[in-house]
Amino acid sequence: MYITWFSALNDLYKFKIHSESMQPFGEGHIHHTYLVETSVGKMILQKFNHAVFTEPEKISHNHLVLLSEIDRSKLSFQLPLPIPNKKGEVFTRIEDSLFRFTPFVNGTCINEVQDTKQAYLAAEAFAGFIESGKHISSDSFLEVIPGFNDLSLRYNQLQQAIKQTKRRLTSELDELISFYLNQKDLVEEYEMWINKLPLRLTHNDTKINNLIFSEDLSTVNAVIDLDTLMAGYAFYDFGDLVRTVACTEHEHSTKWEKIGVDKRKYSALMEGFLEGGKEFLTDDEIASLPFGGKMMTCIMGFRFLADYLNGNIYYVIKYDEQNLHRAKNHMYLLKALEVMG
Ligand code: GN1
Ligand code: MG
Repeated sequence: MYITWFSALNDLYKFKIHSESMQPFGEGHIHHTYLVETSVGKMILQKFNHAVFTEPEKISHNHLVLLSEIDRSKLSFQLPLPIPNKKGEVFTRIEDSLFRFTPFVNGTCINEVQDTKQAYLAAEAFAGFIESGKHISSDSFLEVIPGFNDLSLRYNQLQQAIKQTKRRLTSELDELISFYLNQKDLVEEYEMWINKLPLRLTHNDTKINNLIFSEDLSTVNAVIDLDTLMAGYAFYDFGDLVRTVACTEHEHSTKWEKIGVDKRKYSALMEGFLEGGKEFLTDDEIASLPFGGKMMTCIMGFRFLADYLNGNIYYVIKYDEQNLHRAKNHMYLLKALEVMG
C-alpha cells in the first residue's frame, strides 16, 4: 500500500521521497501524519481525513486568503502551509486518498507545558496569530466545518446522539449524559457573547501540540495545524489553550481525582494572550476570555461523548471507551473551571 503511494507521490512532486525514512509523527486525532526524508530535506506527509474535512478546497481557499493578506516575514513564528505538487495543487489524490506535504519545522512539540513561561509564550503566539489577521474581513474565510465551535449546534448534536445511540446505558454513561445535558447555562452564555463580539480570523484548534517550540522551549518556532483557521471568536483560541495547558492532567488521562486547574499556568496564559492581543482585543473580548476556557472544555466534552454514543466514527481512538473517558476527563476539568468562576 505505502509503496504504491510513494511511487505515485514521487512522480507528482518536484522532490524525491526516501520511503524507508517514513515514521508516524505527532499526536493529532484526525489525519495520519508522518515524518519523511526527501531530496530537499525533512517534510511532513499527511494522509488527509476527508471524512472529517469533506470540502478540502475550502481549506485551500482560507490558506490563500492568509497568504495574500498577511506578511509572514513580520511574524515571530512560521506558518507552514502545504507545498503544491507539480500541477500546483496542495492536495494530491491517489485512488481514494488525499495526501499533502508541509515543510518540517525544527523544534519540539509538547503535550504538556513544564512551566509558566511556556504557557505565556503559547498564548502570546496564538493571540499573535489572530493579530496578524485583524485587518482581514471575517467574510473572506470559508467555514471548513460548519458550526465547528458552535456550542448550541454541538449541544443539539449531542442530544441527537443520545436519542440514536446503541450503547448500553451504564451508570457511568448516565452520569455523563446528565452532566452534559445540564450545561444549558453555558449554551445560553455562548449565545450572549456571540451576539456581542467581533468575528475574527482565529485558529480554532489551539491545543498546545499545535505549536512547535524551539528545542530549549524558549521561543515558539511555528503555529501549525492550520486546517481550521476561519472566522471565530477570540475566546475560542484562548479557551482551547486553557483546556490543554491549564489542566493538571492530559486530555486522555483517566486519573480522575488528579484532574484540576493549574492556576499559575492559567494566569500565565491570560498574561500571554493579553500581551499578544494588546493591539486588537476589545474590553468585551477580554471579559469573555474566562468563559472561553469553560466553553471549549464543554464543547469537547459534548463532541467526545457524542462520538462515543455514535460508535467512535470521528476521532482516532486507542480503545473503545477512550472517547467516553475523554468526556469524563473534561467533566472534571469543567467542574474545576466552574469553581474558579
Ligand atoms: C482534533 O487534529 P487535532 O488532534 O489537533 C479536533 C479538535 C479537537 C481535538 C481534541 C478537525 O484536533 O477540534 O479540539 O481533536 N480537530 C477537528 O483534542 O475536529
Ligand atoms: Mg493537531
